[in-house]
Amino acid sequence: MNAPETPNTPSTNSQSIASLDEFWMPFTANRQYKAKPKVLVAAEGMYYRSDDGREILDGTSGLWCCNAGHGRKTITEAVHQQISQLDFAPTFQIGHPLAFNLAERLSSIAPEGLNKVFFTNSGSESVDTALKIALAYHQARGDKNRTRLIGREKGYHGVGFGGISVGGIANNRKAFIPQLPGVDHLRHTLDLERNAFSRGLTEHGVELADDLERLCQLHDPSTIAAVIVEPIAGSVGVIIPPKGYLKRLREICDRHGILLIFDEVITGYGRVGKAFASQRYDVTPDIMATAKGITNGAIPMGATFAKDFIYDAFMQGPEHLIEFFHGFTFSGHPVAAAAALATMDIYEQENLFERAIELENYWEEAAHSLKDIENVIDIRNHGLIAGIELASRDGKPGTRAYDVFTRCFFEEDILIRITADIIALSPPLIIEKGQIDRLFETLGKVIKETS
Ligand code: PXG
Repeated sequence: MNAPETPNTPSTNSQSIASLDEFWMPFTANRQYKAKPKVLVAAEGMYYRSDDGREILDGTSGLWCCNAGHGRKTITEAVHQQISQLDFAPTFQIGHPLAFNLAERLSSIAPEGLNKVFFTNSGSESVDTALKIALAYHQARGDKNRTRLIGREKGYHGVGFGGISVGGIANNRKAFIPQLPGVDHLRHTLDLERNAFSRGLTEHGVELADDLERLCQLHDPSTIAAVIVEPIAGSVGVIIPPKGYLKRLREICDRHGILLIFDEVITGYGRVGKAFASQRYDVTPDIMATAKGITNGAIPMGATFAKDFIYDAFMQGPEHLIEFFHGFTFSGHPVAAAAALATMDIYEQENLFERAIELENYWEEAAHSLKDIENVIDIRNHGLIAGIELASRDGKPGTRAYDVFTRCFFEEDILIRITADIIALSPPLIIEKGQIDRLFETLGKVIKETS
């Protein structure tokens, strides 16, 4: 069905929907959504506005991206200025200042030694770029047998074929066969029996890192190119790492010459109280995938960081030859780069990378105040992230959290994110204490009222 062509309904109309039929929505139950659409038309600060004019408190930073809150004027102005001056310029064999300046700026906040920046347009592309850098690094060094990639059960690394191969979510994999060969997975670290209602990093589970030794024994470590994990898994419903786990992974990688990749697509840019989770947990990967918060969600962009020694391994042979056969038309897009630079200014000027640590205790108390509510079987948190797991209804997994989500949206004016029966919260870092109270009080009330 097409919109009627009248001068009053321009194709850019942002306030109403002409037809729901044509947009095949991503990661959405399309028929369920289209039967009762939830529609956002504007946003500012901590709030969205719905199509029926309600102000909706954003408990999710959009989808883990708008870390500085919505509608930031300096980002808008930077985008406007840049699109007027240089709308697009390629970065294959030619360049423009913003891509270089942004790479330099990002390397200045990156974990120690991750000074080389490869631009992408999304988290999925950042992950596949990271995997390709890892594979090509070993080839460049003549270590031809290092071709295996290790992911982790329950991991989410986007939707590219590389990402779903190392990812560990069955629904994201089972219809898309074949995937990359030579991939194996570590066991996941979610353990409600030992760690339910833990605060911050979990007490139990450091030994799960030794699973990497098991895979080394199984495959021979000299065949393993890289291991990829999310420091905190988000998409699958918030899995906080056990104390010491990431450090131990790092040690095992070092012992066997395996590269360690952190997927910081959701943990990057301030979510856990430092620019990157790697800095919070004091474990430095060799390669790091990022996206989302890099432009505060305003323009699609991602960035994959690599340590100098990795880049250096590629810089051999005749200088007129391309060293890495990889890149996207829009790698380092000038408008995205302008948005990212303006975003970095905001993060720095408002000390937003520290804000999650400042608010962490308050956030934690508020989250754990839901502990005794019926059907709440776990609460886990770190930085400005919380996961609240609900008991699933018999034979109908996911429906209880979906009902909570829908009621929160239509009746309580709060946006939360759900995955199966887990509620994930990750508000903009500018959230105030009063808004934290409202978020959890409302959520508690809705969970109580949802049988
Ligand atoms: N890695 C991680 C760790 C992610 O969380 C991606 C890669 C892929 O990014 P792109 O930009 O290609 O989508 C992600 C994306 C959720 C949710 O509900 C999380 C993501 C995407 C959609 C929903 O938690 N993360």
